[in-house]
Amino acid sequence: MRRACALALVTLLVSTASAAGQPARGPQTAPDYRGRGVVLALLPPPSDLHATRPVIVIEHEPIAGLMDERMSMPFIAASTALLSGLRKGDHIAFGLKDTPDALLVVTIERLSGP
Ligand SMILES: [Cu+2]
Repeated sequence: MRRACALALVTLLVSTASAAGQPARGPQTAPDYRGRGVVLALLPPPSDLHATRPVIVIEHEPIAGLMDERMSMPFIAASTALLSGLRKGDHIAFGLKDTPDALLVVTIERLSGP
């Protein structure tokens, strides 16, 4: 489903203006989707991809119910703290939450280094 991926990217690019607060905990952090992949880039804000929110670029395996193909793409992380301790090349398992303004990474588990 390339469309889902493109939509996530568009959301990422247009949501720059509406990023005042980020809920860190609560029911909103329960993932809707789970995926696995390799970290390609960690971009704390501000970055070229987002002025105010942390972005993680992941080469991800197919995500059940969301994207049928393996691909590389950026995701907004729910908090910068989620990125701490991670490095480019790390293998991760992650959870995604479909929120009104973005497809958010809400959990990251490091599986192994490069
Ligand atoms: Cu994707």
